Amino acid sequence: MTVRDILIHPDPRLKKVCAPVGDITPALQTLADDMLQTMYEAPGIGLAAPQVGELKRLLVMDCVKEEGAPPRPMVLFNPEVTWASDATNVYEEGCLSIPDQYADVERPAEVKVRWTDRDGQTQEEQFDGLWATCVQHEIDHLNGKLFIDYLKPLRRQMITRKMVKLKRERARL
Ligand code: K2U
Ligand code: ZN
Repeated sequence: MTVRDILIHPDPRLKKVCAPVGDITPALQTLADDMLQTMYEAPGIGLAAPQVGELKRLLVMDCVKEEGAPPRPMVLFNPEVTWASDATNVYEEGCLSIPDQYADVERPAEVKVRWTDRDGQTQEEQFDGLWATCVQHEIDHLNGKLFIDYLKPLRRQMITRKMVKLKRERARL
């Protein structure tokens, strides 16, 4: 497995609507495995394919937070939200493509998601808590949407300006 570079906002690839995947090929399984390794190494609890420059509808997540609990790595191809609760949750979100910036985002508290798993099987599951927040954050990535798109324009512009500066500094190293 390979740890891949994570794209930093602003980057046009992070604003694209990603293409659905077809058959789950060994290459796609390798991409998913690389994304899981990249996510754990970041560390993070979710990662979407466009964040590593692959404009495909694929996300990985593992939101297990309890110390010592077994990890639950999940691979979701072509994920779709089939139901969302009226009840909402506010969570202080971050993003591996927008490092060190956090803001409150309100989302449905529970969502039902249908997807194709790593073995090509169709799965459907209802998520709540941090899993619900994370899967919605990752599906937004597949539609070119970032958590800062939910913020007021001035706050979003401030964060974007900080990322432009960060990228300039990283380019000089
Ligand atoms: O997609 C990503 O950039 C990874 C995100 C996933 C995520 C964001 C907000 C809320 C839930 C999940 C994170 O950067 S992973 C880092 C993290 C870890 C614990 C809690 C929140 C965020
Ligand atoms: Zn993100």
